Amino acid sequence: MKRFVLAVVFAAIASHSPADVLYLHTPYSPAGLAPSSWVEPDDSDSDQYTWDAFTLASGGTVTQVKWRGGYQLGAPYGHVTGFVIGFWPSNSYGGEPDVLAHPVEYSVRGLAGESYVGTFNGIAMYEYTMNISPGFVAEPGIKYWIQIEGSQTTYPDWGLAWGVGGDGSNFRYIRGYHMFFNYSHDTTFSLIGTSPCTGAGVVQDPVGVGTCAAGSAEFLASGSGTGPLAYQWERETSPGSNEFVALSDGSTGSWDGGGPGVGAIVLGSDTDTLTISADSGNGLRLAPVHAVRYRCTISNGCGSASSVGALLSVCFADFNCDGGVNTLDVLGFLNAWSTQAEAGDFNHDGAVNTLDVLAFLNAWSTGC
Ligand SMILES: [Ca+2]
Ligand SMILES: [Ca+2]
Ligand SMILES: [Ca+2]
Repeated sequence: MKRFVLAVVFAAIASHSPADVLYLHTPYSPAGLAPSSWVEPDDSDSDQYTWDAFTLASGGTVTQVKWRGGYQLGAPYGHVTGFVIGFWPSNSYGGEPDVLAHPVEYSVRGLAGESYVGTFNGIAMYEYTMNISPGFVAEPGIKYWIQIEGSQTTYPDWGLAWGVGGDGSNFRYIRGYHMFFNYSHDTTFSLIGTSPCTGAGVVQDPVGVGTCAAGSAEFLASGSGTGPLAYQWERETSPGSNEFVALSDGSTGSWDGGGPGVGAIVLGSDTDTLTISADSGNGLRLAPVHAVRYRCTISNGCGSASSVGALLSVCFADFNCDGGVNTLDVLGFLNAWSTQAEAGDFNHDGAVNTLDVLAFLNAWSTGC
C-alpha cells in the first residue's frame, strides 16, 4: 500500500477546548502497544499502520484528538517528528476500513504536545493532543476508522497504547508483509468536539386513566432528543382550562383545597411515570379536584416539548372500588354513612348527612 497524504492541514497544538468528549477509549491494563509509525517516505518494511473503529450515535464534529502512545524500543533513533491523523470510511461490510478510500487527513509537525504520563508494564507512555481544522464531521451511527500515525527517522518504533471501550480489536497493515491483520485490543484515544443537540420531543403521550376515589392512577410518557432528558409532570389547574402547572412529589394538600377527607399523593413527578394515589394512609380520598388532565413536559439542553393532557377519571360511584357500579356500592356507602365514617361524607363538606346520600345516589344513578 502506497501512502498518500491527500489533505494536509497544519493545526496548532491545543491549549484549551470548551467542547465535549464525543468518544473515548481508555488505557488497557496491563499496558501494551499497537505499532503505528513509519519512516517518511513509506520505504521501511517496519512501517505499520493501525486503524481503530469508532461510531458516534448522535454524530458530531471532531475538532481535537487526544491519544496515548509509547516507543517499543525506547526510541533509539529519536522521538516522533510529526503525526498524521486519518479518518477512513468502512468497507462495504463494515468489518474493516476501506483501505482504497481517500481518508480525511490532518497532520502536524513536531511532538503533538508529547507529555510523559508514567511507565506502565515497563513501557514509558506519553499523551498527545492535536487540534484539527476544519473539524471532521462524523455522521450519526456511521462507523469510521481513525488512523493515528507517528513519523520517525531511520526506524519506526512508536505505537498507540492498547485501549478499551471499543470492539476489542485494531486493524493493521504491516508493510514488510504487505498484508492486513486484525489484532486484539482497541487503542487509547479520545475524540473531542461538538455534538448536534436535537431538541426534546414527545414519543409517547400519556393516556387517560380511570380509577375510584380510593384508588390510584399511573401515567406514562417518553421522549426523544439528545440526552439527558428531563421529565416534569404538570396538572391542569381546573378542568378544561388548558393551563398547566408543575407537580411535585408528596401530598396534594397544597392544591387540592384541603377539604374534609380529600387528599392524594403524587409520585414520580420528575420521571417518565407519574402516579397519583388516594392518601389512604391518612384515610383520604381522591376528589373532583384531582380529576383533571395531566401532561408531561420533556426537556433537554436545546428545547422542550409537552405531551397532550391525559384525563384522570375518578368513578366516585364505585364506592367499594371493585371496578363496577352496582348495589354493592350502595350498601357500602350506606354502611359508611350510617356509621358516620369519613367516607360517608361523600360531598366533602365536613358533615355526614342526607346531602351525602343525595350526592351519592346522584353519582350512582349517573354511573361511570
Ligand atoms: Ca477497536
Ligand atoms: Ca363497586
Ligand atoms: Ca357531607
